[in-house]
Amino acid sequence: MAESAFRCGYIGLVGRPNVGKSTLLNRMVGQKISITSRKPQTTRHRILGIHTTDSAQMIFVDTPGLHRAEKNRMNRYMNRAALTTIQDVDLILFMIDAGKWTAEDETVLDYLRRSGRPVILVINKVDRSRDKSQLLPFISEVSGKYEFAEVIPISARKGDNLDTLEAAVTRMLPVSPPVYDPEQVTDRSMRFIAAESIREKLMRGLGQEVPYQLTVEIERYREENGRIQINAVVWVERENQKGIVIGRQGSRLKEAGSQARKELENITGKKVNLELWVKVRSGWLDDERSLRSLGYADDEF
Ligand SMILES: Nc1nc2c(ncn2[C@@H]2O[C@H](COP(=O)(O)OP(=O)(O)O)[C@@H](O)[C@H]2O)c(=O)[nH]1
Ligand SMILES: [Mg+2]
Repeated sequence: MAESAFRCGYIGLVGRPNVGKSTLLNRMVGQKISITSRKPQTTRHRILGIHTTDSAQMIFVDTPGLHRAEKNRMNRYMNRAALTTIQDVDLILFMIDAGKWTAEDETVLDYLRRSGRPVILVINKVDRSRDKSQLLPFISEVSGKYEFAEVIPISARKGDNLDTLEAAVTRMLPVSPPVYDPEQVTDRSMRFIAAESIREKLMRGLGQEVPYQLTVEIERYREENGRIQINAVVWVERENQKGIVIGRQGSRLKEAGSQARKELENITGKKVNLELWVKVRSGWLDDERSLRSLGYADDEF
C-alpha cells in the first residue's frame, strides 16, 4: 500500500464521567459540538465529530461516561450508548485524569479488555499538575495496566500535545476513503445542537439535582431571511423545579437563553431569536415513550 493512502475510521472517546471527552471532541473538530460542564453525566447522546486532514478522516464518537449506577431508563440509555460504541469503533481513546486512577476507571478498562479493540490511553488535564516530574511515575504506573497501543498525556482544554495524539490516531486508522464530506463536522443537525446548547447553559447555572431532571425540546426551528427563530420547551420532572429553572423574576432562564443565543449566533453566523418555556412532564426520565419522543432513542452509525 502506498504510504500516502488515505485513512478513515471511527474513534470512540470512552471514560468515566467528567474526564474531558466532550472537551477533546470539540478541540479536535475545532467547533463546539458536544456540550461540557463540571457536572458528571452532561453528555447523554452519542455524537459524531468529524475532523478531516490531507491524509485522514477521523470520526470521533463522543459518548456519555460509563457509570455503574443505573437508576432509571435514562441512565441505562446512556450506558448503552457508551457500550455499543466500544464494539463498533476502529480505535478507542480511553481518557483518564492525570494523577488519578479510580475504581470507575478500572470498570471502564474491564469493558475495554473484553472488547479486544486497540486502545490509546489518553491522560488528560496535565495542565493541572504544577510539578510535571510527578506525572512520570503516574504515567508508568497506568501504562502497565493494559497493553495500550500508546500512552499520550494531553490537555484538551489548553490544546497541549494534540498534534501527537492526532498523528497516533491517523497511523492506526484503516486505509479507506472518507465517509463524510470534508467540510462536515458533525452528524447532528443545528436543531439538535441548539437544544444541547440551551441544556448546557441551564445545567451550568443550576445546583445538584435539577440538571439531571431537565431536557430541552425544540418545537420550532425556522430560518427566514437570514434569521433563525427557535422555540424551545424545557421539560422538568416536578412542579417545584419549574421555579428553580426560571429563577427570580425569570432571571435564570433569561441568562441561560441569552448565553445560548450568543453561542448559536457564533456557530451559525446568523441572528438568532430564542423563546423558551418551562413545562412539567413528570416521570419522563423513566418512561420509554417520553424518552423516545424527546430524542433519547438508540442511535446507530
Ligand atoms: N484543567 C483542565 N480541565 C479540563 C480539561 N479538559 C476538560 N476539562 C474540564 O473538565 C470538565 C469536564 O469536561 P467534559 O468535556 O464535559 O467531560 P466529559 O464528561 O468526559 O465529556 C469541564 O469542566 C472541562 O472544562 C483539561 O485539559 N484541563
Ligand atoms: Mg461529555
